[in-house]
Amino acid sequence: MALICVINPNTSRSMTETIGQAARAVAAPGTTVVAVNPTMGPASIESHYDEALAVPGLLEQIALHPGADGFVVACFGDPGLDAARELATAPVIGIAEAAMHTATLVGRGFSVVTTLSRTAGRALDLVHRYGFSQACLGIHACEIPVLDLETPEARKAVVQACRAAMERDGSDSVVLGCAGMADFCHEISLEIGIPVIDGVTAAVKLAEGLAALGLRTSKRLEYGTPPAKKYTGLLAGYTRP
Ligand code: 2AL
Repeated sequence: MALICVINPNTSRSMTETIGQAARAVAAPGTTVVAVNPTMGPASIESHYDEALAVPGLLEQIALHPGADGFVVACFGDPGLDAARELATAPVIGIAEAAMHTATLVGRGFSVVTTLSRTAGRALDLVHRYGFSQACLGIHACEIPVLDLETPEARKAVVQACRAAMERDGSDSVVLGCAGMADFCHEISLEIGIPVIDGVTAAVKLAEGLAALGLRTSKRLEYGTPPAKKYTGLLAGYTRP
């Protein structure tokens, strides 16, 4: 029995519902998925500014769910992942991290298909950070803003972008670069004929696996609980006693 808390770090409730449905669809019978989003922060995350301002709300949600056996940060920029690991005792998995690791288990080279081209730099930073510089063969944008992903035209454009990325890069799999693409991952895979990996579902299965293995984030050094510190102004509530 595991309780997995999936946090959409943006404030769009309908996107949280989509993410929660995708997460529940893959969860094991004994797993409970709680899908939440902060009440403060950006409606969608597609710039460094959005990412920075999404982190306080994300950390608030981590603190509000002390009983979780695992957390998923459901935004492809993996915002606040290190800080969330310091704060939580249960493991915290970012969806970019989960998707990239999973892609390299089912093929050698992967392409990333993200939303706007301005998010490609962050995706590239994460590719390097996670050690996938050789496995990632290209990062491509479909130029659809996060909150427009639900329309049928947008979905068609994402499928086209995935097919073009696969052909151009010669990749074995495609990693979807936004949590808002979670619900049509399977559909895209059927269309283009190679594995398509959505980080939300991959992260849920990894979180379940870590819980089953009894593994938690090491608190020994860098991810130790943040020290006592006074925070002021709008962040006064984040003071560490
Ligand atoms: C995302 C995502 O996953 N959620 C969000 O708000 N923005 N990613 C992206 N590449 O735009």
